[in-house]
Amino acid sequence: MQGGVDRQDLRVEIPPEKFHLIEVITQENVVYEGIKFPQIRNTVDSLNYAQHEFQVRDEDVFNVTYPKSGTTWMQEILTLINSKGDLSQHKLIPSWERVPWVEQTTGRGFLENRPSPRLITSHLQAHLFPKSFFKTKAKVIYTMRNPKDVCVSLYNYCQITKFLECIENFAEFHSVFIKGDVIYGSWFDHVSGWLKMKDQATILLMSYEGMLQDPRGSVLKICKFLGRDLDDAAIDSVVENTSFIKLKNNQMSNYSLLSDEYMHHKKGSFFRKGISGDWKNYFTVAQSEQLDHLFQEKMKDFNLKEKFMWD
Ligand code: PPS
Repeated sequence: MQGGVDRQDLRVEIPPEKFHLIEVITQENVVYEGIKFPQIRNTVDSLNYAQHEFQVRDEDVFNVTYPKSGTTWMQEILTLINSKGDLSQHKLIPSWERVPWVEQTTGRGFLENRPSPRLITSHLQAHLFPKSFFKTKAKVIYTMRNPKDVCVSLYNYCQITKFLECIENFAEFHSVFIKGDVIYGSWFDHVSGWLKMKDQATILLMSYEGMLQDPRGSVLKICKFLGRDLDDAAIDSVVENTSFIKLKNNQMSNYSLLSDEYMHHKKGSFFRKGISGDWKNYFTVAQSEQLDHLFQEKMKDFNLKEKFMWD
């Protein structure tokens, strides 16, 4: 990741006040270009900075996702590929500092002076992504997940945070999700926007389900895309230390560092189930069909269901 930068160096880059995500916890959203973003870590300024001012470098590697699609998992995979399986940063520095979100209020402080290669996360739709990216050789790994499981994971996440709009009734949440009236906008717009660029050599598509099915093969694929040649022991370390159970127990990736001000820790964990198909425990047949119809209409050009075995 930050090539030899230890925690001390990272601290020097970031003004102390930036460690506090926000002073007042609110469930309000900020609206930028018609899309809702959680106010806790996003402002019009931070989003505008990400889109128009942030200078992407050729060596940058982006972890891009719609929320709840495998973001944290990929943050850890990239960290460990970069360190060749060495665990020190993975155990010492929170994931949001190691692979920060460019669009968040902390993005500038974390990233601007960081040496290359930088590992960067983003939930931005393609049309809001840093403009400078498109003039560089920087790489994007875009990870997708079955939208039905994304819906369930996001629904549950909203119940345990104090900084996201919370709809307790699943039917109501499902309807809002289908309309795309959720944070980061419509899943369909997000995924289709990025898939339009899928044939570019600098973009790698991954799926959460593919990573579950073949974690080692997935890590090897990412290494190949990044031109990183790791030996077997290093690959083993990446795979083993990014398993659901290892991450659930790693304080630096499981969000237990966020105080009770931010999270209802007693209500549930960020690392909830980590499986595919949990939607079947939430969706009615009618809700499933409703999403299927929309999927058919909006994603017909991409052949995703067959490719990723989403049922
Ligand atoms: S966020 O808030 O957007 O950053 O969330 P994100 O990290 O994208 O997604 C969280 C979900 O990913 C699951 N997860 C994993 N599943 C399997 N294996 C591993 N290693 C793993 N790491 C994270 C996590 O449990 C959330 O899914 P659900 O379905 O809620 O359990």
